[in-house]
Amino acid sequence: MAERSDTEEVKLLGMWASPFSRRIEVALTLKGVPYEFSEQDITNKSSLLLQLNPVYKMIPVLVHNGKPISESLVILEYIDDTWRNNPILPQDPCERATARFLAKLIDQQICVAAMKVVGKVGEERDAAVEATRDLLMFLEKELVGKDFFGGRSLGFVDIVATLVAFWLMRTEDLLGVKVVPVELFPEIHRWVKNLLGNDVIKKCIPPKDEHLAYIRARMDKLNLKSA
Ligand SMILES: N[C@@H](CCC(=O)N[C@@H](CS)C(=O)NCC(=O)O)C(=O)O
Repeated sequence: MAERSDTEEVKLLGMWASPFSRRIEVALTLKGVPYEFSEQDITNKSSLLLQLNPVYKMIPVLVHNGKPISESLVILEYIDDTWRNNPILPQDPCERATARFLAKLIDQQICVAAMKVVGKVGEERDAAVEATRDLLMFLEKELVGKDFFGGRSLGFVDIVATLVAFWLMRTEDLLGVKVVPVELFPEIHRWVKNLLGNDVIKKCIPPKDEHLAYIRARMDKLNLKSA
């Protein structure tokens, strides 16, 4: 359980199917921080969201005792700094820097390449699959000899990389393209199994069937080809 007083107000503006919002749920659950969840409609943004995140106008936003914090990676660090139990970032400065580096790689490179896999068709999609795989290979190498990116337990990079495990790898079924085939990425597949055996993750990831239906509906709306 978190060390700070339970009388403090912790509210998360999020969206059930968002990988960024789910990251925050994982971190709060891991720390044992009770919070109120406010489901947001990102197609019709509430005045509260616009007021709390006027720069990006995006979820997730964490509101702690009235103070808003935006951007999932920033929020994760805030949570780790505020509730010190069950640390998610490593203590060693070099390991901390590496964890931040990998988190940026996931959000700024892998996520962008994976979005192209979803958004393109034909040869452009094939090229995007190759680009995504090249980047994922860095994560594959990081996992050798480890249960989680964080070592023996779930950490910052694991939480960030749930985007790969539960969004990219679920979307594969809809695309009919294996972006992360087990033959090329045995370590990532072993890691996904470890994640699925973790109680916090089990509690915090969206239910598969509803999630796939949501992703399929979004792809159909954007006229993207689902299998
Ligand atoms: N860099 C942001 C990304 C968050 C994000 O993409 N949120 C999406 C939902 S999954 C959103 O709010 N989209 C609304 C919009 O783009 O207008 C983070 O890490 O928090």
